[in-house]
This record gives sequence, structure tokens and C-alpha cells, in this order.
Amino acid sequence: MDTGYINIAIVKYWGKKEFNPYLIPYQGSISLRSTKLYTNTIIEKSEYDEFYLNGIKQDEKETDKIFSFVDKVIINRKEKIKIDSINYVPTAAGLASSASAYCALTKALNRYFNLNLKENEMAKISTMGSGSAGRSFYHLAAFDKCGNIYELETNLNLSMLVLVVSKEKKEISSRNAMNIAQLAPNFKKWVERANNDFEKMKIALKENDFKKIGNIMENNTIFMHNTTFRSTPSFSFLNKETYNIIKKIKRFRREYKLDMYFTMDAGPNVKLLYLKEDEEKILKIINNNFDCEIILC
Ligand code: 2P0
Repeated sequence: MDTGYINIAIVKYWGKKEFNPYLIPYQGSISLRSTKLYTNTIIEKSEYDEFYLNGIKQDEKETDKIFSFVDKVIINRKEKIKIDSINYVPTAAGLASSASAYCALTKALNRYFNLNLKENEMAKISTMGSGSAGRSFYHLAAFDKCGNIYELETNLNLSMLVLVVSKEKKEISSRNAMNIAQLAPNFKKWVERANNDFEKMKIALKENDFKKIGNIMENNTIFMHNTTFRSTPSFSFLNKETYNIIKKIKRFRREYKLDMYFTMDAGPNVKLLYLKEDEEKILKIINNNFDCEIILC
């Protein structure tokens, strides 16, 4: 059995430049890997190709999607297999991530077909399934604009939690959203800005400057979501509750002098970045002021 953990970006990946055959993104991204939310995957010999998720046999569309990735990794495959995945990620949290799934699947393929791949090779291969998956091979991961994926260092004890705003299925997948956003008039500006954020974030992590890390992350998040507003058709992942939470987080930061910073991905849920040593205090504030579900990452 192989495990892949989800990751949450503190500098976002939002744009595909090309596949070479591995993904080359338009801009560098940086993420923090969860220690709690993951996918487990086992591969077994089978008479035909099949894919089970959480014990349920998946339909042809889902199966074809997974096996098109398998066939990119194992060229001229003769043997049919059963892929059995269990998601230990609360699907309702909008976190059900392709990153943990493709990370676990790449490791499982490596094991089953004796590919003897190094971690770094698996990370690159997994991006053929999903761009964010490559970052799940490292705790604090950088995925640069040349397609390299590597570990970063910081002495800070970075932690994250999710404030669950909505449990509804998204109206638009992040993949489709990214494709539309790439045509937005401010996309070029976003790419420049994001690559700048990537460099600044690497320095802030190295210097253990948490305020700087939080500010870069928040501004990078807002800029990413701006590309969705400016797209044709225009759309947004965020809702009224998202903005409400952002406003309150900014206020609590001032009032309690506690460093906690927000980020959002392809959905309305708000993720908070904080230092582990502040967790107790932050949970108290959150519990007293929000009635939404909280998931520690
Ligand atoms: C991220 N997202 O950096 C960004 C921020 C969503 C918003 O990576 O098309 O599911 O499979 O390469 O990996 C989500 O994108 O996209 C994502 P594909 P993926 O976490």
C-alpha cells in the first residue's frame, strides 16, 4: 500500500505552460503538506483494468481518466490491473484532492511495476496526472517554472487548518477554471507577479520571517482569484462567507496580535496558516467566533 498526502499552496500554481512530457507550469508554486489528510492506494493484478475509490467501482469516465495516466507512466503495458484507493480526506471539505491521489498512485505504480524511481522522478511523473501532485512528495515543496520539484527548509513550525464554508460540489473544476483563467487579460501580470512571489517566499522561509510569509501568501491568493473575476465568462470560487471570514481574520490579527493568515484555492473554504505554538490560542478564537466545521491539516 502507498500513501499520498494532500498539500496546500502558499504560493499558487495557476497556469500550464506545456507538458514535456512532465508539466511545466507558468509560475513557481510552494506548498505545505498535510500530516493528517491522505489517500492510500493498492494495485493488484486483474483480468481487466478497474478503479475503485472508497470501495466503489468507478464508472468508465473516471476509470479512463486514471488509466490514461497509468498508460503515460507504463508505456506498452501488457498487464491489466485493479487500482484500489481510499481517500482519508473529508470529501465535503472541498479538499478531496487530486494531489494526494496521483501522488499515491505514482508510488503504487513504482512499487507494482518495479520501476525503481527516485522520489524526485516520481514527483515529476505525477504531474502528468495532476500539477499539484508533484508537491505532495515533499513537506515544504517548491515546484519551479522549469518543472523542477524540490524540498525547501524553514525553522518555523508551519501549521494549517481549514474553515469549511461550503460542502457543495464546485460548479467549475479547478482544471477548467485554470484553462479559462489563462485567457484572462490580467493573466500575464499574474504570471510575473506569481514568479516574483515565488522568489520572495523562498527568502522569507529561509529567513523564518512568518509575517512576510503570511503577507506574500495572502496577496498571492488574492491575485490568483482576480484572474477568475477577469475571465470570460467571469466566475469566482469565493462566496459571501469567504469574505466574511477574511474580514474577521484580519480583525483578530490586529486585536489579538496573533499571526494567522488566510488562503483559498479552487473553492470558498478558507485555510489558515499559523505557527504550531499558537494553535491553542487560535483554535479558541476560531471556535468562539465561527460556527463552521474546522479541519486541522
Ligand atoms: C494550487 N490549485 O497551487 C492551486 C491553487 C488550485 C488553486 O493546484 O489541472 O488539481 O490537475 O494540474 O493540480 C489545483 O490544480 O490541477 C491547484 P491540474 P490541480 O494548489
